Amino acid sequence: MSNRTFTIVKPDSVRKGNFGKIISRLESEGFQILGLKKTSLSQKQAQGFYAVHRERPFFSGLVEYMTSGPVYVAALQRDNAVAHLRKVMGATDPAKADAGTIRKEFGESIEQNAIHGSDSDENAKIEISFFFAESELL
Ligand code: 3AN
Repeated sequence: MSNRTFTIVKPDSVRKGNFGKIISRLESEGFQILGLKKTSLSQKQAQGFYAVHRERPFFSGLVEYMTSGPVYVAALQRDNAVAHLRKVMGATDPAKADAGTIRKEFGESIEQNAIHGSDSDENAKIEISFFFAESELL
């Protein structure tokens, strides 16, 4: 089990000024921020990042949304990082997310759901290396 995971504070959160609240919540959950940057995903990056979903009916909308404004990407560390972030994020659909989760509090819809979190150690590694060189993780 790896101690790293990867998150994106999505465009709806940045637009609404919720970045600080979300990052503060992650720190209070014991995550250390190894790397953090503000960026705008290109069409190509968004398509590549969500390539597993390319056959799904929501794919083009998802890419359009993820490129609709700046995001923050971050590499996070704590024990049991992947599972703990998934728990703190809550279900994909904010309406179904448990009370107290980030998506329940800040998500707007199943698409505009505030935050991304890696779903496995393997994907965490791939997603971190999508945005950060190892030398940028401190
Ligand atoms: P999660 O982000 O909870 O791991 P995934 O990997 O199934 O969920 O979906 C990736 C992203 O695709 C979600 N965060 C959400 O923005 C979008 N998405 C998932 N399911 C739907 C859906 N049924 N309609 C619209 N967007 C969706």
